[in-house]
Amino acid sequence: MAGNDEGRSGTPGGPAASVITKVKPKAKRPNLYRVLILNDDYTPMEFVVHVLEKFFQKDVEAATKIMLHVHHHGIGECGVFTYEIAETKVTQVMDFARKHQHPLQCVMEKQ
Ligand code: TYC
Repeated sequence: MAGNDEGRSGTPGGPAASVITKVKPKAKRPNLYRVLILNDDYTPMEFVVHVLEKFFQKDVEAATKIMLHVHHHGIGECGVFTYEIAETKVTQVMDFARKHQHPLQCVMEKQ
């Protein structure tokens, strides 16, 4: 926690000089971002499940649960990541959806 150095300097019997060094335990936790997918009327359910398996390491059961949540509520969380990872996931999903000509939307938001 705190490193503490004390020293005596100058001539013998002279004034004492003290140096106090505080070492802060810097446990800086990173900002986290939720990656979300949005519902639409055209993207096939199986495609959304595939996206969740491919880019978010969900098994078919978890992926189906998320997909159905989005289908019914309009939006849902795929995962929580640091900024760069979240940005990469969004880009991967958007590129993949576009490549397959589906309007699936994926966004990130600061948690
Ligand atoms: N609503 C779509 C359908 O009925 C399925 C769907 C689910 C689309 C989730 C997008 O993020 C989504 N085919």
